[in-house]
This record gives sequence, C-alpha cells and structure tokens, in this order.
Amino acid sequence: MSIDKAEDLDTFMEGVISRNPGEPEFHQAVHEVAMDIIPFIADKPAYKDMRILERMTEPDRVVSFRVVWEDDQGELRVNRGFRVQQNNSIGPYKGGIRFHPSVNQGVLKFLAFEQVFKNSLTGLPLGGGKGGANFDPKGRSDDEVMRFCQAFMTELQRHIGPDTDVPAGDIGVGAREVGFLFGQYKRLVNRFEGVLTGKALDFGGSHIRTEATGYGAVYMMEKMLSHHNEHLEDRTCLVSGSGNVATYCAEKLIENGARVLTLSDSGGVIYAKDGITTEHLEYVKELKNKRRGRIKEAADEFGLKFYKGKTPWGIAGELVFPCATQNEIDVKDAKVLIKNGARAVCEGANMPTTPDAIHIFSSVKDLLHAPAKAANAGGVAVSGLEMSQNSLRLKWSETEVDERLRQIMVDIHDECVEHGVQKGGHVDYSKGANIAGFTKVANAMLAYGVM
Ligand code: NDP
Ligand code: 2IT
Repeated sequence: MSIDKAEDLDTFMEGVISRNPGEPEFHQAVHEVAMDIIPFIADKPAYKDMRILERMTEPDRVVSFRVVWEDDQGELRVNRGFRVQQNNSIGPYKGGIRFHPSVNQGVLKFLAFEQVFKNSLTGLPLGGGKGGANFDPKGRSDDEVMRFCQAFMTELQRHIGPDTDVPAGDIGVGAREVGFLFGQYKRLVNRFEGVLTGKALDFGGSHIRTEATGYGAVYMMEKMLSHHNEHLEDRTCLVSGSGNVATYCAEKLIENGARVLTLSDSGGVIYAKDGITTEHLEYVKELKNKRRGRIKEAADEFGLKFYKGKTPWGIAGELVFPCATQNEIDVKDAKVLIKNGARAVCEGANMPTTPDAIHIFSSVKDLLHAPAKAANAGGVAVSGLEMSQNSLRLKWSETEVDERLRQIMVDIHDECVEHGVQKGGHVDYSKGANIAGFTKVANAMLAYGVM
C-alpha cells in the first residue's frame, strides 16, 4: 500500500487491517500510534517517501514453533510458541515473554510494536520484540513449568542471543520461569551470557529489575503530578492486578504515603478502605510467587472486602493504575472513574485502556494520562541496565540502579512534555510518547537506507 496520502489515517489503517487479518489488538496498537504520527510526518517528506511508518508496522520477522512437553501424568502436551522480532534499528530486539492461554500472534504483534516505541523512549540502545506461548501456568506443578520452559527454550535459543534478541518476563513469566529458561539456554549453547533479563541476583540479575516496572510507574505519576504542582501523599489509588507490576507499584505508593485501596486478579478485587498495608502486600507477594494462590485468600486472611468477578474501576479513587492486562478499562469503567473523581491514569499494563475509553479520558480537561509505552518503560529500562552490567561483568548497587531508573522516568516524562504540550499548557502524554519514540527509530531507519 502506498502512503502518498499519509495524512489519510483511514487509508493507512485499511492497509494495516487487510495485511494483518484477525489481529484486532495489533490494529488497535498501530491505530493509536498512527493517529499521532501521520499528522506529524505530513510535512516531513523524508519519513513519508521512505515509507518509515509502513515499514515499522511490518515485523522484521515472526517465528512460530511447536512446543511439546510431558505433564505430570505422563501425557504429551502441545503448545505454540512465538517470537516477534519487530525492529532492531537502535539495538538488539528486546522485550518480554508471555505465557497465558490468550496468547496468539496478534497479541504478541501488538506488544512487540508497542515495545519498539517504549524502548526508544528509555534512551537506551534497545530494539523491540515480544514472545510467548498459549501455555497456562495456572495449576501446573513446578516440574511441569520447568519441562515446558526447557522445551520452549530448546527451539527459541536458535533465534536469540545477547547481541541479537534478549527476552525477559511478562504475564506468567517471572523469576521461576526466567531461571528455567536461562538454565536451558546456557546448557544448549554452553556459554554464560546475558541473553535474558530478569535473572535472579545470584546469576547475573540486576538489583531493582523485579521492582522496576511498578516503581517506574509511580515515578512517572509522581513527576506528572509535580509538573502540575501536586503530589502523591495522601492520594487514594486504585491498582489492578496482583502480579509483578501491581505489587511493586503498590509498594512504592505506600512508601510515598499514598493510600492503595485495591489489588485484583482475574477472580475479583480486594478493597481495603484504610489502605493496603505493607503486611498485606508481603502476604500477597508470597501468595502469588510461592503458593500461586488467588487474591481472595488475602481478603479472607485480613478481613478485607472481596468483590468476586469485579475490577477496581467501580471504587472511588484519585490515581488509577491499571497493572493487569490489555483492554481492562472500557468506556463504562472510564465514565465511572471520572464520575468518582479520578485525577490521573498511569498505565502499568500494556494497552490497558480501550480506544473509546481513551477518548473519554481525553475529553476531560486536565485529566492526566500516562500511556503504557511511557509509564511502564521502567521495567525494560532496568533490563537494559542489566544488559550493561552483564557486558561489564559488574553489578551496580541497589541505590545506583534505582537512581538511574528514576532519572530515566523523569527524562521520559520530559520528552512527553516536549512533544506533547498543547496550546494552553495541557500535555497530551500519548502524543508526546508516540512522537519521541518514533523519531529516534525513524532516524536510524533513514540512515540505513532501503531495507
Ligand atoms: P503477572 O503475571 O505477574 O501478573 C498479571 C496480573 O494480571 C495477575 O494478577 C493476573 O491475574 C492479572 N491478569 C492477567 N490477565 C488477566 C485478565 N485477562 N483478566 C484479569 N486479570 C488478568 O504479570 P505482570 O505483572 O508482569 O504484567 C502485568 C501487565 O504489565 C501486563 O500488561 C504486562 O505486559 C505489563 N508489563 C509488565 C512488565 C514486567 O516487567 N513484568 C513491564 C512492562 C509492562 P490472574 O493471576 O488471575 O490471571
Ligand atoms: O512489556 C514490557 O516492557 C516487559 N514485559 C519487559 C520487557 C523487558 O525486556 O524487560
């Protein structure tokens, strides 16, 4: 498809949709970017003539493979694994691995596409990719998860490497899975190298990587508020999810004197009127990472309210942190959040807000909204710092990594302001993030010529 009429978003999207049938999440992610980039490049012929945006929507390659493993009953199981290598113009492909039954090629293509812009925003030399499998770790024993991870890596290893493609965790992939994946890679290639991030501290991991996405989202919120002469202290917060991003987001909020009212999982939401405490949070971490239980058990343990099958969005709170999954806030949720006095939304999860809900948020004057590619970039940023430490064969202190993370989030905030400030001073953080993320990758692609 030609984008001679690059101004025409509809024409551009028709092409994307026809080339990528049956991948609605990918269409959604591309549309959110194209909306800002097509007007931006309208008077920049170099980007238009070299078809930069068109090329960015086409992954460098998509690898799909069979994963066969044996369950505890001795039955053979067959899953499908993927790695989407989206763009390596500014560094090796970099992005997480997701294990969840909803994983398919379209979901991973949306995540890989987003990752390119996010990684560019970090200011580090990181390209974008994403991988995963339609494997459901829920209810599986440690041995089953190990056999699955080993089978998955046996194929994946031929496509990755510390200067080629560096995976990490995402939904369903945490410290346990990264350990199994890294061990199998090391065994197969007979080299100890920084091919995965999110490793444990004992074998090449970085301080603060576990905490980084959640902490980073709070640093972003803190900076958005201070930019508007406000602060975090005493604000009520709604956090969804109870995994890696949600728990460390809640931890940093509590440390800053904010009141976290909720945590959730796919079974429902817990509500603590006086705020989730550090004791509650330590229990939830142990529950989720060791016992692999459900969030309802935390409500039972501490006498908190539990709303089965509900999300946090019906509860009144000022600062909103969706930290579970894509499209978890819809129009109805957005309207209720606004009616209940939401002041700011900071996206810990990837693409957690539906396009219509984003429209509702942006129709509210002064509502602050940090999009995922800016707000949750702290995780991959510290992954980038883990890669640097692995290359140097050094380990930086907790304080040093945390300081670097904080500075990266402040820089991302300021880039969003630079490219997203509107007449009257309102900041369109999504526009700012899209343009800032696009420009670096696009300039590198221009430098390389036709490929
Ligand atoms: P985890 O697997 O640690 O936790 C995921 C949490 O989200 C769980 O509480 C899970 O509940 C809930 N959840 C997942 N899918 C659904 C669903 N379909 N409906 C309702 N709840 C759901 O994952 P992470 O915390 O790592 O990831 C959360 C989000 O943050 C994802 O969007 C991920 O892409 C994004 N992200 C993660 C980064 C990281 O460093 N880990 C970095 C940047 C973004 P249940 O157990 O019931 O499924
Ligand atoms: O969505 C994400 O940024 C991640 N899952 C983390 C990626 C990484 O390489 O650390």
